[in-house]
Amino acid sequence: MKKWANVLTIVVVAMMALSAAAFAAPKTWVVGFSQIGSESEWRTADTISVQNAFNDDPSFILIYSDAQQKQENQIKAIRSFIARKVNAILFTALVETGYGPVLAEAKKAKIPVVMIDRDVAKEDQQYRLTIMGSDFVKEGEKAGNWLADYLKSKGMDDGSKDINIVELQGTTGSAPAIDRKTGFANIMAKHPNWKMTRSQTGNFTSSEGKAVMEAFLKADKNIDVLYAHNDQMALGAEQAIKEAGLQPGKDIIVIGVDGVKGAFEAMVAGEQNVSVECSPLLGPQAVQALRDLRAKKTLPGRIWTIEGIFDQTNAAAALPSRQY
Ligand code: GYE
Repeated sequence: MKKWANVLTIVVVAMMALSAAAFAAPKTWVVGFSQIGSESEWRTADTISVQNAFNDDPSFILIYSDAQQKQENQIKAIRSFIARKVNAILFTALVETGYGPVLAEAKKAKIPVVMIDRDVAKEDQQYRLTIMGSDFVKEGEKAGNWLADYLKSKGMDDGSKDINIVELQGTTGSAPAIDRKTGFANIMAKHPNWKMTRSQTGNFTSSEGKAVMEAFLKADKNIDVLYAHNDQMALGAEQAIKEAGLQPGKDIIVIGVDGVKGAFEAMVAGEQNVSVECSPLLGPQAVQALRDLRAKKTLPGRIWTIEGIFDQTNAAAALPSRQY
């Protein structure tokens, strides 16, 4: 009898130990996040989304570093994360090139680098584990396809006369500026009468978007369409168009990207025609990826964000439920 009692005790103790191991709190991970700055409503929403998601999970400690639009600040931040032996690095690359050596250092130190939003150039992708974010080429194509459909529906383009388009590019050398240009150009190639008359960077900010649009208008008012690589520049440009005595959304068709609240309000006011959605709410999926990594699961090589497109036909209905 006593023997059986002993066996039972051993079994119970073993079961308790096993379940304790299974439900043990995960090891706390320290994560360094190198963010590029706060140039737009999109970026602010992105930073808040990441910070909130990590705050909600006490098994992570997030070290946040704002590079204020300077690549050298990002390189310094990543080196300091490596020196502090963080468990993982979250990284948004301001521009695509120039990070190879520092990313190689992280790899050598066996610290996984998870890209969030903006990726690095092909040749440096060997040093990072994965990338989560949007398909920027597809966003450019959506913008172009929307324009083709819109012009057709309004009877404004039978292919015989030029459609003059100006472009406000994002930060030179950044993944979204390169890819959104490429995507739009892919659609332009199908419309030989669409002419890109001017294209310049507005650095993804409202103030530069406004200044560049002012210069465009001063040089030549014959503009049918503005394609801005983000809403922030579109919003600045809409101001410039108004100050030049023209009506944005009517005299000049305005296309933006991101789907931020400001663009929705402009669409409802009739001053912007369309915004291609690009979600900045990447925090929850970043935390999930790091949980999986800590649990030694293999991450997919690319984690896409799912997103749509909004114009004056559906902007008002969607506005109240927009989260950014
Ligand atoms: O479109 C823009 C921002 O990298 C996708 O950066 C992001 C872009 C976004 O500042 O508003």
